[in-house]
Amino acid sequence: MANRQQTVQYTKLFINNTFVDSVSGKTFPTINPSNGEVIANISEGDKADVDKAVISAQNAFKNGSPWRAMDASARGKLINKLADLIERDTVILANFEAIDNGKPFTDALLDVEYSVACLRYFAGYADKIHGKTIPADYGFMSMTRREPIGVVGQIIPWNYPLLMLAWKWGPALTTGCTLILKPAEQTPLSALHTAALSKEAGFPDGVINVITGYGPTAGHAISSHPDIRKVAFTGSLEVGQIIMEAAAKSNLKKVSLELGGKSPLVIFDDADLNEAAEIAYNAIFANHGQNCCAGSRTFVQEGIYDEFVKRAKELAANRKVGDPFEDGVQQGPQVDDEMFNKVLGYIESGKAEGATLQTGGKRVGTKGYFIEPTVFSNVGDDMKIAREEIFGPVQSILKFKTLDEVIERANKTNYGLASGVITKNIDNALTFAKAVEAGSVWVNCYDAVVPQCPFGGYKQSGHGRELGEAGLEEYLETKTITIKLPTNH
Ligand code: TXE
Repeated sequence: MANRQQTVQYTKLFINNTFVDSVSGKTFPTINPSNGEVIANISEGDKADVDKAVISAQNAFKNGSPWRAMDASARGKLINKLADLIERDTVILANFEAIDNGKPFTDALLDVEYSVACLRYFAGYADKIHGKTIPADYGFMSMTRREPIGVVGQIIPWNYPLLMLAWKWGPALTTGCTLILKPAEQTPLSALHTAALSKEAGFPDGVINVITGYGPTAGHAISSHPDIRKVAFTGSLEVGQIIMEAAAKSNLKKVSLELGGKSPLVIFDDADLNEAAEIAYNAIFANHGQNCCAGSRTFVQEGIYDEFVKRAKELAANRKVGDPFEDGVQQGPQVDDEMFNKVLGYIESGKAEGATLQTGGKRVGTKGYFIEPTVFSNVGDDMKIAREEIFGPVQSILKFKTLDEVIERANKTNYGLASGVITKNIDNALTFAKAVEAGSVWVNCYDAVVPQCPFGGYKQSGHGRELGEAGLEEYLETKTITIKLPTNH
């Protein structure tokens, strides 16, 4: 049952299959964004705690350890067991997501479902990660082995706390790595509960470690640690740069980054107007706009522009904002006061720069971080709201005339995470899909993110891919074994 009073059982760091206080003994509060109240005080990890976690992860990765000696198929079974336990605790986890992040409980249920699906997808890969045999020159016989990279660090954001954990744990565990995860300071609860489930599933000591705490301290200790061989990060562009620098300066650890976006969704005149408006509405307002691949630049062809704006305004104005646990609520609060103020600042800049505010633009209520679903029309390419990632419930609608023009404008950004096109004309759809500089292109749909397909960014939206077979690459090394055979055979 949905329960906004869900008891918080786990508040400490998870190291070597045990919940422990931080070395400093410090804690930090995790806040409920619906009312600004403290939900629980959580152990605040720092460098000393990361050091402990790395030692436990290194021991778990030693040759001959239970984890290294385990059959690959048994590793897959363990990941499936964890997925089963997450599914069993669906309601508890969805409650944590709704309380800690502020997303509607019904959306949180879907996040849990997608997290389970992601882990099951990767579990199936455990015994299917193969090398090759190679006809090497000079009579050698060569083969490659794909081996786990070792101890990995994973730093995740607050917008999809459990789902981002699943995206990171799935490939790391199936390839046989050991890991240290740092959840976002805003949303540590679901990760700590899942850590407890990993112990229940039977993962050996030290394979999974969770260090809660802040970015510049615990996060930095991970990205700059000399014994962590890879860091996977999802978050802001600015912190992505800091992480890459720390990785380079410490031990050149491998880095994968999934950063933000300013993704274009292009709607041609021939589209079904209602359907297109609905897709565009979900593309931007899903998860309160706190979505890395949000369709945050809605390009609409001139013939249907005015009608489209009218429909977009209606949809946004009817969106139900409120308590994440209340029936029918589609949008809860923004995650914290910082994001709340940042989004309101962007709305002010849209007004100041001359975009037309169609609906929304204000705070909802006086408590919590709720913002009205906001629609701007007549948005120009050079306005701040068209260039920068707002990460809030703000739709920017831009007008275009031709395919060539919209391709050029869509690509005029340093980001390149996602994109979409809505049209009945296959030539336009495929020409756009080929020309757009983005890691994902959705045709006549949006946000179709599934575990089977690679996801990641062009340009400054990131490095590497998550999900799909490509997601495994980030966690694997290739070893070449070359054998000298007797001659004359
Ligand atoms: O992200 P941060 P914030 C974007 C979005 C948003 C902006 C800021 O535009 O408005 O980022 O959000 C950890 N070393 N995205 O401030 O700071 C931090 O503790 C190591 C896009 O929340 O990047 C958290 O665990 N780690 C996005 C994680 O990085 C550090 C999702 C993300 O926090 C660190 C979220 C440091 N020096 C925000 N500083 C997406 N791509 O989906 C912070 N962290």
